[in-house]
Amino acid sequence: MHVWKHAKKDKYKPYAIYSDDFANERQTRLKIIGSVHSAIENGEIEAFMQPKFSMKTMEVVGAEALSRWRNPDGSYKFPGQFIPLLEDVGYIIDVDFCIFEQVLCVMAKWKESGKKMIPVSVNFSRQHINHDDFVTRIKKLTAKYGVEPKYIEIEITESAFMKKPEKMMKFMRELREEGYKIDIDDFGTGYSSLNMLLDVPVDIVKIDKSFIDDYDTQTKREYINQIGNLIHTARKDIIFEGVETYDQIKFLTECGYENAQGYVFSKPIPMKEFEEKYIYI
Ligand code: G
Ligand code: MN
Repeated sequence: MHVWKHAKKDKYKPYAIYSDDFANERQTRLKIIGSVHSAIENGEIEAFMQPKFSMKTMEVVGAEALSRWRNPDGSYKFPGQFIPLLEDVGYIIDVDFCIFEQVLCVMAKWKESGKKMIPVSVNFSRQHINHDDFVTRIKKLTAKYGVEPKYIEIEITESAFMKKPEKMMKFMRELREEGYKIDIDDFGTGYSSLNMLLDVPVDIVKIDKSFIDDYDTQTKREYINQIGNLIHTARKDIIFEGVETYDQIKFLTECGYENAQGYVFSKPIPMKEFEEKYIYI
């Protein structure tokens, strides 16, 4: 983090003292930014997969691809350690497409070997609105691998629809016309108005983990129960994210919800493991 940002964090201490920590942090940032493109070239940016489950049938109904950066020692950097940085400098665009291409590649393989296709969602940063070729790039890559767009979900975080959303809306409309599905990610974290649901060209609403982290009070339980009616009225499907306990599954099922993803089912796992567990069974 930049020295100035540190200073701004504490309003009673509007100054910062330069220290080795700042220098180290700056060094780490620069290293990540400077090495991301070679990491992409060398296959160090890997798509992990987290399955999505039907809580009714307990079958896998889809998956989300999530990026991981493999270190030379075999350990991984998690998205929090590099995504925000790469969003700042715009390099996130290349990471998103790198993950997307890995997903298309395995989906083409599943198709070829006659496996049942499941939809896979890929996260795309709001930064893509700065690139007019976004939709064309997606279409071209999809065509290159011969995957049907209906099996691809484009995940966009809720907050990307808040400030000047026209460009994002235009892209999403174009993609939907081509048959792609659009997911609104982290729903309920951005303090957007509920009206937005009627306006956004979105197929699936991903309810953020924070919604079901605690549902002890009757009010909260009723709220979670009711939000589904509202979203369904807006003609959108629902999936709950970050489901970690059987109690949560029981509660959500009682509310009538069907789809969920989270640690109670599986963490995001390497692609090969995902295929062994859920595709080539
Ligand atoms: O912003 P988005 O919803 O795409 O981020 C998903 C993130 O949440 C991933 O980094 C993933 O590893 C993490 N995640 C997925 N399932 C769970 C869960 O059940 N609990 C927690 N704490 N994190 C989860
Ligand atoms: Mn996501």
